[in-house]
Amino acid sequence: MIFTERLEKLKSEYEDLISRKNEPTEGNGVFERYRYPILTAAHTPLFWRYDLNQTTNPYLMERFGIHATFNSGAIRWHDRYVLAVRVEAADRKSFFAIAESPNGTDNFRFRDRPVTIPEYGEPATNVYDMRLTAHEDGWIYGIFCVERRDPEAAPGDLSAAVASAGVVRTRDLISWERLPDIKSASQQRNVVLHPEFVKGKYALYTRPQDGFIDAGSGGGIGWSLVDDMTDITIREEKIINLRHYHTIKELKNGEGPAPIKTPQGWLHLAHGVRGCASGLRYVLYLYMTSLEDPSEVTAEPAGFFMAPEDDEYTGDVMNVLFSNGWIADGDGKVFIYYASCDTRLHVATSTVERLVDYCLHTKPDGFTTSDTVRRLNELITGNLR
Ligand code: M1P
Repeated sequence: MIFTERLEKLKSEYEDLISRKNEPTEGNGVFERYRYPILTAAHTPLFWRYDLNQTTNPYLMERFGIHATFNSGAIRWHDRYVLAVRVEAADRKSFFAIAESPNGTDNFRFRDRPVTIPEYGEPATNVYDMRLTAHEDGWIYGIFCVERRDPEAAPGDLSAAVASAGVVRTRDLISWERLPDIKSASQQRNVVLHPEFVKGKYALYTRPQDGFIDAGSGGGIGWSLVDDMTDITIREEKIINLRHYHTIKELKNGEGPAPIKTPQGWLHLAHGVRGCASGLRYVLYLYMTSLEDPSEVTAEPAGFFMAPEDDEYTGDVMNVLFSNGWIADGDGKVFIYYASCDTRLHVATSTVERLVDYCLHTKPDGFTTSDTVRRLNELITGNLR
């Protein structure tokens, strides 16, 4: 009896949550956050978490803990908004699962099963943060981080890891072909494919790092051209977006999703990280590059575009906003899928026109406090005239 009643209650609460209507909140003119997170651990199907058989699970206990749903790749697929979500189980392993919505802001539902990614080489300890790119070659590529324990680690050091970038491709978001991992002299766990050929080659945004956590002498968003997605070796890497002292990206920065093409240039969403007394702080920023040469930065507003607010501050890894997925609709509306604190996934909306306006008309960082005051005074003078 307890089983049946509890199951009915769980089912009805689940349906209420999944079908809850989301609504935009008052924005700052640049974008609007939506009121509710679009995906949380509670959005994963009940049949992922519970053994629903009364004989084998008379207390209707959770048998498989799901801890978080975050950092998702995103793509518009026919009439659906499709996310390749990083789902983290209670055992700290993450995997990918596809969730779809008819409108991009609510009613996201997970497909029945997670994505089975074929292994490449030694089985990965963990995978995460897939960037989806619909490339002009006709394939949809997913590039993601593959993490394994550092084979060189001292016996007692159980945290040293080696990261590389794994690659899959698909034509239907159902079957995924695993391609060889990206080969690179440095640790690469933040690689994004540009959607068009550049000089006849595939173009990758990279992030060379000396170590797993620290950028070391490396870091910055890199740019690399490669001939073949089925055999990628990063040989030459040009840093196109540098880290900088006393900015939001002092410690490290990385490309978010693949950039959006606009009449004024490529629009990029990235994350910047700085260290402070409470640990690392991850925020999101925008920049633009030239249509003729997507590796040439043409605009970069000072500071962050989005930083944690209210409930977004707390979660598994505090003070983190991260995004690896956005969708630009044909009418110019942009859906920004961002996660807070490695815990839950949110959406904010804007338009290509507004985001470009923000990039082109927000002054860049002058790297000194007097320049910041000068910029503020310029605005005040204009307003008080
Ligand atoms: O915990 C914050 C983020 O840490 C990593 O990001 P980065 O590679 O920039 O250090 C990733 O684990 C990311 O998923 C996570 O959100």
